[in-house]
Amino acid sequence: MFARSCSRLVASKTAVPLTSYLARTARPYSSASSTYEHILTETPRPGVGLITLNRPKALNALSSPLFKELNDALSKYDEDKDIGAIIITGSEKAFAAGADIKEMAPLTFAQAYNNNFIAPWSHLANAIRTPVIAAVSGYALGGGCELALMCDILYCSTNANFGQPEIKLGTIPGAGGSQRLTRAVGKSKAMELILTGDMFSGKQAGEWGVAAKVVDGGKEQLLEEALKTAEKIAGYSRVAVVAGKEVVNKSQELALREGVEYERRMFHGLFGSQDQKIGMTAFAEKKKPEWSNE
Ligand code: DAK
Repeated sequence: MFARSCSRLVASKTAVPLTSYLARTARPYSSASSTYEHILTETPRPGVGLITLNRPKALNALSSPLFKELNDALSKYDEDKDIGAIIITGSEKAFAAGADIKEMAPLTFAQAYNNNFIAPWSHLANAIRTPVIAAVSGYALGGGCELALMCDILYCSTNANFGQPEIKLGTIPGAGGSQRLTRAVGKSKAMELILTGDMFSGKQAGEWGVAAKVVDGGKEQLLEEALKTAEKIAGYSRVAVVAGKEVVNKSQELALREGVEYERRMFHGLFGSQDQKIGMTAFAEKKKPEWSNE
């Protein structure tokens, strides 16, 4: 009940005023947390947790403290039975301009290795079962691009600028960019992008299959599209949604035959859920299903 309990609307130290969009759509579900310094959390629609990266002066560079907060918010939404979908967004100018270069620059091997630097980056992809939508406006570079690619669905605006510029810093992508971008755009294009560090636009992200939707307009229009989709997903049976996410993710790891078998087992398993009975009975009776989420 984390989202419900965060009912006080108090600005954090670096918090910018809520967008006109959020103000307009404020309803009983809307809330903000003052417990974080580098992110904002809201529940602007029923069942939807919205996380806004909020380090405007550093273009939302993903520092360790920011990532700690992001993981904490993700875990709390994931555990909250009232939340069925999560959105991660940034500002109009930047989703995130990458991992924090100033934090990384002086690190030695021993410091990085002994403290398992950047290990928390795996949390979103490995542990969060609730579907996560990235709503990308502006820069999504390096770790910012990788964070967006880790999300289950990626929406962006035409003004988005994606890229893996690590080569320009004398390094390579480290949070899955070489793997996820290659799966999305194919080997030749991914190789070109990673070895040149060139950016690509929101429009190209849509054409190449990186983004599921490209929204013509600013952050407000982008967020509206992401919220509509998140609310729709949050309105379905949780057990079916989580199973759907799991089987699609398996397609990225298993050979086709194993993946199809995995899907079939999950499909069989859902006959054991109450919601399969509720959904199919409601269809036959021409009623709207009232999901039990069990
Ligand atoms: N880190 C720290 N600060 C950043 C930053 C970043 N990534 N990006 C921007 N900033 C800061 C700038 O330093 C500047 O701060 P002040 O100078 O005002 O103090 C402020 O944000 C505004 O930036 P600019 O003045 O540069 O703004 P512009 O509009 O002129 O340019 C830009 C915007 C996005 C083109 C430019 O800021 C830029 O090129 N930024 C760096 C982009 C980049 O190279 N990103 C990749 C970083 S490497 C791993 C996980 C992840 C990673 C690695 C390993 N593991 C799990 C192992 C990820 C690595 C990376 O992301």
